[in-house]
Amino acid sequence: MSDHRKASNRDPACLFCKIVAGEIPGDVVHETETTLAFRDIQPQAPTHVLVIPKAHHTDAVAATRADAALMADVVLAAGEVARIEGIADSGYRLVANTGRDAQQSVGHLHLHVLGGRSLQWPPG
Ligand code: D5M
Repeated sequence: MSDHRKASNRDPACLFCKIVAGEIPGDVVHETETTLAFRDIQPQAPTHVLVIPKAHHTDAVAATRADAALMADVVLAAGEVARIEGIADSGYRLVANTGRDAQQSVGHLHLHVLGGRSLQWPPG
């Protein structure tokens, strides 16, 4: 496994790296060797789960540049979360807020998995 995929590739100041390390709690719903999925503490829908790579990458493009297979792991884990949560058939939204104008508040790539209700478009 490349260094980019290992959880040891971490930022000690990063909130989500601390969840991966078990230093702060997370309500984990799914885990693979390279990814972790846990419930968002400010849920915006009946299902609102964050899927992250265990390794620290700031956003989806940075993660894909470093290791495209890792980004694929994250997307596939999001699909598995949707299946576990029972929203794979009804539909769900994957969101990767990136940067200031998108209101990204945690600089560790996370896919929001949102579903369990009819979602509006466009987002705010
Ligand atoms: O999304 C960052 C998301 O992270 C936001 O919806 C709140 C959530 N969050 C913040 N702290 C925690 C902890 N400790 N557990 C679970 N979820 C958390 P963004 O796209 O960066 O705005």
